[in-house]
Amino acid sequence: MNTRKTMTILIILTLMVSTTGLWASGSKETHASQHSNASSGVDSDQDGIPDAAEQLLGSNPYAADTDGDGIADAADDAPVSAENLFSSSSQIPMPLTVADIRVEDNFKADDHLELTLKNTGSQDLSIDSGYLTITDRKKGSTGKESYMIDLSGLTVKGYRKQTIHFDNQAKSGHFPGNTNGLYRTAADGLTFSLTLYSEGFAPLLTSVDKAPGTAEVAD
Ligand SMILES: [Ca+2]
Ligand SMILES: [Ca+2]
Ligand SMILES: [Ca+2]
Repeated sequence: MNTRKTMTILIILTLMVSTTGLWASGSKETHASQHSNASSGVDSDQDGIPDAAEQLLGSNPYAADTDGDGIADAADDAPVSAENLFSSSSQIPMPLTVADIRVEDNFKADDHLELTLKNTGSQDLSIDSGYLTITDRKKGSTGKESYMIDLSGLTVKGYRKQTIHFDNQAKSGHFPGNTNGLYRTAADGLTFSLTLYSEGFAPLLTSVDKAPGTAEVAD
């Protein structure tokens, strides 16, 4: 952990303890208990930053490296700003279409990004990785997050559809999603752009807009 990052986290932790009593036992726990892990000192992803501090830093409490750039949150001065290190020189179109991509309207589940892919070929297709950017359309480049996503293990069977979710659940087809990112914190309109990579094929780009409104919360 570098010095500046350590200082930032220490200041946040000090403020949390001194101004809100988030970790104090007693009467203040009644309100804090409504926020479960975010206010209990729990460190869900064991990255050295309590969930409550991750909320203030804007990093994912369920991923030790929120933006997937190889630098752990505790050492990353820009934890939601990954460069796209993936590339492909292939011109061969990926035999895949995006049958559906959506944000926001997930009933009985935390709102999250999800997409349904359809393999247009007969051969099973492995997706290796993805690069996701989320841009606040009002703020432009000053309101942007970017994530490299390891999608290894994701296979779309020949002629079949596969839905994938970015919601931190530990199940097949589920991948990390920053619960403290722009999706949950910004009320401006957002644009999600996702590039998928599969070895031997040209990248596949898809995007979806979220209308301005309230920031998303769990249903
Ligand atoms: Ca943590
Ligand atoms: Ca984290
Ligand atoms: Ca990182």
